[in-house]
Amino acid sequence: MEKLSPLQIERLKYQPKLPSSLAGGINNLEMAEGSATQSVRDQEQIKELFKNTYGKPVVTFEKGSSSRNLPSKNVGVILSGGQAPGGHNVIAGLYDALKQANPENKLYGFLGGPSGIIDGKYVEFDDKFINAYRNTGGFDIIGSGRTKLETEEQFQKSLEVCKKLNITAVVIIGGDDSNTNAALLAEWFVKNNTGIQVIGCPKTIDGDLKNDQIEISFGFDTATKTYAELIGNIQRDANSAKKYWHFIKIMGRSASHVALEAALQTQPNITLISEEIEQKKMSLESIINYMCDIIVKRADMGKNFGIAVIPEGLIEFIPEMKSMISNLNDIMASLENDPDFVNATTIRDKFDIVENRLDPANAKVYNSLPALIKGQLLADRDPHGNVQVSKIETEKLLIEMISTRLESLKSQGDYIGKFNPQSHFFGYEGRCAFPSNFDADYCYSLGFNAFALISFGLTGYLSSVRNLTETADKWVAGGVPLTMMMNMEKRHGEMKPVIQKALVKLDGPVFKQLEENREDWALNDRYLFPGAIQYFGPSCVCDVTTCTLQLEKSRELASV
Ligand code: FBP
Repeated sequence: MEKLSPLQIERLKYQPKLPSSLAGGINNLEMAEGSATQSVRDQEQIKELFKNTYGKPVVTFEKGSSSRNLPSKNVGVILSGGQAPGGHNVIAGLYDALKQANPENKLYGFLGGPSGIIDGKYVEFDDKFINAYRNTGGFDIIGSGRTKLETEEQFQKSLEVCKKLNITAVVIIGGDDSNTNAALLAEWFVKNNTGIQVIGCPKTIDGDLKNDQIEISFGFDTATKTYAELIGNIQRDANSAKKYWHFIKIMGRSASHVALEAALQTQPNITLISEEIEQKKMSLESIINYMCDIIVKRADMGKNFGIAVIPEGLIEFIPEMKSMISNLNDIMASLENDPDFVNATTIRDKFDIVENRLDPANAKVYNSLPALIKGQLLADRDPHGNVQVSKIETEKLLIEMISTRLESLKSQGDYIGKFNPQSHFFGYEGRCAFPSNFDADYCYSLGFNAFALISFGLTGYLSSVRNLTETADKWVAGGVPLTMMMNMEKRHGEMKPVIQKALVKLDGPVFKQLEENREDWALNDRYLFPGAIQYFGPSCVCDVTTCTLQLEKSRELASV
């Protein structure tokens, strides 16, 4: 028998909680419909592209008064994009609801992400299979991938695979890009009268798939708690040895939600927020000045140590970099099949090709960067056309520039300290942790709810579970049309319909919390040490969710 750790054994026994509407049973639900919806922007274009799925109402489930008799149904599920804690529980919740509805129902898992449905690679789940993954982290139950589902050929192949398995509903568990795929597939299935439904589930540690109906994507809770634990540990180390400045880049892609949340949980000396840097049009030089100012002041107090938290996507928000990267993205799309570029023998040759094509102002910015960063900016875009910011070592760029600036300040007698920097990147460490109790419950509910949406014949919807700062029984289950969240954006050099990313709101309560305290945190060490996620013990430790969700919800409550 496979050997399991004590925590694995105990977590397998955990029974996730459901909202009371769903706990009453899948066959005992009623659905309430809201009014027609529209996309967040570019309504005419989105409506034209999603003629069959646009404008549907938001729906909510309530415990019903009579039992529904549900026909048997086969469902396929896909894990898409980056891992996020709780994905296994979404599948477990979906499986339990589907079997509760009708024991004849079958759940198939497509292997390796969206490519599984195209290539017909799948497994069929049974109790033994599912039970081994309950409340565990990771996506290893069926694997994940980043294939973009968008071509007629891919849709046709997906249809053939679904027909072969008699699948009439597909659940895509993914972030903004993956749920854009879900919306495209849903539309195509309706347009072609296939009778196959598509439902999405909001996954991503990045926390950027949220709106009025989706309070948070799953995985954010666990990942941010994991990073906060690590930052807290480093703060204690820094405060003990008092000799290092730690520059910690935190995963989260474009938006700074993850870095902001981890900072609120730990109160480091410096926290950069990309959205603020963009709004204030701060150049790279002014960011360096801001950071050096704090380093110098702390050195004057005899503190040659500190912690700086840096969001992963920072580089894309610095105005001169943003303009250069946007220009570079178009160039990279045009160079994809260019033999001179593809076969260039040295990285310097690639730099030259790119520099010659960039607009002069952008070429100047590109050229000013260290070779390490220039090379990293040329790495392949992901299948959705995004720069892979996880591969750009912004923390090292900042360290290099700060060191140079401090040397110059020292030579002028304006800096008396010692600068010993350490760089870290926390990302993958948090994506597959055992889901916190919150994520375990939320994910299970999202999966169970996805089948509720299927059972009412809906398609092109995202599974939505709200009211998340209350106890799980008071959570509100329902669905939100995917088209409601969409707008047009440039990808791979072309305008495409995509789900709009939610960035940090600078007038929102979460950023305000940082803004009001950061001067104090910069010089007076107010470090917090959240410690490891606790799964068993007092509810005030085990069941609290993030500062982000609590602050956002309390503002919402205050404005009622
Ligand atoms: P998703 O949008 O797919 O959820 O991405 C999550 C994420 O962890 C980002 O924070 C990060 O930039 C990216 O994935 C890293 O991608 P990869 O796993 O391909 O290295």
